[in-house]
Amino acid sequence: MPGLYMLDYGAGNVRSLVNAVNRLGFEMKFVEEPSDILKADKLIFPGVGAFGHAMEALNKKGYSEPLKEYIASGRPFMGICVGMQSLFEGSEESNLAGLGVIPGIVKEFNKSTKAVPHMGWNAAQVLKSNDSENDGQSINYSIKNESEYYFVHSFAVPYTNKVKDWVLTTTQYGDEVFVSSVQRGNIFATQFHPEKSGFAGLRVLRSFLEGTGIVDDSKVTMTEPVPQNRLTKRIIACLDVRSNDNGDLVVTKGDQYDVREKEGGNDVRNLGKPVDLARRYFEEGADEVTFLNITSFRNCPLGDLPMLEVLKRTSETVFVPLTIGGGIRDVTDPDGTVHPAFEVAGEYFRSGADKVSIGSDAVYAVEKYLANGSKKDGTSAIESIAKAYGAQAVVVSVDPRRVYVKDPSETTHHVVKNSKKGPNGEEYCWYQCTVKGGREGRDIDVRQLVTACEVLGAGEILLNCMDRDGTNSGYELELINDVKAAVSIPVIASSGAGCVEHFDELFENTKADAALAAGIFHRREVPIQEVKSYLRKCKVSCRAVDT
Ligand code: 1PR
Repeated sequence: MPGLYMLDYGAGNVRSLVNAVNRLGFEMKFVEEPSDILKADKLIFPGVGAFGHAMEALNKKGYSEPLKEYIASGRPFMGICVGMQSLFEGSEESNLAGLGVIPGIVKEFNKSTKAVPHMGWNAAQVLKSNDSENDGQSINYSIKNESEYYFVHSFAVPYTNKVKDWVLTTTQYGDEVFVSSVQRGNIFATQFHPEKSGFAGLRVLRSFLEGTGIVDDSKVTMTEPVPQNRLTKRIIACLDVRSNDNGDLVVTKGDQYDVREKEGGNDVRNLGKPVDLARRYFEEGADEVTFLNITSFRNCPLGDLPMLEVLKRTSETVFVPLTIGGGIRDVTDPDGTVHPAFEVAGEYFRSGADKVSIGSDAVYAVEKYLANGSKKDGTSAIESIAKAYGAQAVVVSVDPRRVYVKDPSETTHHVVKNSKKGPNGEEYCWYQCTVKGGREGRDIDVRQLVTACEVLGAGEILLNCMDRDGTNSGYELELINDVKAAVSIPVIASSGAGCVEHFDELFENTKADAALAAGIFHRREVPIQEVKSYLRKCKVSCRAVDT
């Protein structure tokens, strides 16, 4: 049957793309066998995960040849992320050849000059434009210089003369300018994720679906990229979720991880329904939404994981990245069946999550890694999930608390000088990692944890601080600086935001890549838009709220 098809090979979150296409009023079929590719009259290839994994899957399933034939036939093709990279001759990420439709090799970003993966919202500068006498058709697929789009990748195609004719937009990340979208004839592909780029991304997708992108290539004019670093600082809304006494899932918020109702509390910790709140934050301009299932230490059969439904429903209306944390570990069903963490994560990705966040299990994995003489054995959840879904899909959530010492010599742990003195005037502390939502401290410090997690393959750190959580007293700047200095993956600062000034203080004094907050957003004390307007006034770059 002809129509719009999606080429899926069973990796990662394609639900969001399906939801975005449906939201725009289109129906999409899945390619189930090679011959479906040639039936399509429009085809989207949202490559997910690693380049080698994608090419291996295409080759194994017999999709590569029909895909090349489809592209050569002149019918509209759209690639997303690895779906764009696969059009090139190859990638430094793998020995497998790409489809070879576009000349050039996908290269790894230089990690010594910036955090890798490149994760977040960045601009796309349009280099190709319509000839002035053109009939007004949009060649740029509605990509706008003033908008930002969501990127998450460690490899990219550098902008060179070799690829020039294909380049629709370029983007600058740190010291590198790379190709962020290509267009030629029927071929359109983006390195960014339109389905995760809010309303700006939906416009790009619509333009492809409505077929307003194809024009005569001879009628376009090209410009050169202008150096411009526009990666924005992300503002993330975090929803701690638990079941209330009636068994309903509610968003809650504790103080220093204590989520018990206060005396005569009247359900004051019930802050709303997760799906509704997530949609509100998306519409108000949150750059990402994170759900943490804070009662995850209770075992739950895989089929009954309550957050799966929350994610499925949220991804129907929220088109920014979604992270899910809590309970990402091996799960045992009542009949004794064990599901490895990798399988649990897979369920979440298929339900609409873009990233999983691992808390307790990361601490246990690092303890094992250190006991093993700092050797990886490939068995941890971090390693197995990163291998299949890519490092960018694995966040490690750290729940540390201060342990004060009078003098650094009192402990073997990595010590930080803290502006908040201890109860006996101590000036130093080490940050102890905890498990089970802060209920149990372990003999491991944050620096040990984050450096080992980076080696194991984590793509990002969500850095909480139990002493600051729910206090509205500002972020723990010393801790954040210490972690930023220790790892090259992005770091999300969390815990303590109380007013707009705290966000500026964070970005002025640390190199944090993102700021997460919970209580102030839930209690409507500080709207997300206000945070962003204030930051913009302070010359901190952040994504414009788009509608
Ligand atoms: O250990 O892999 O099952 O994951 C459990 C997850 O649940 C971890 O990410 C852990 O941080 C989280 N969690 C567990 N218990 C609690 C609790 O509060 N009792 N919440 C909890 C953590 C902390 C932040 C919070 C910020 C910002 N919540 O994410 O949202 O501190 O708050 P603020 O802006 O109001 O200060 P596993």
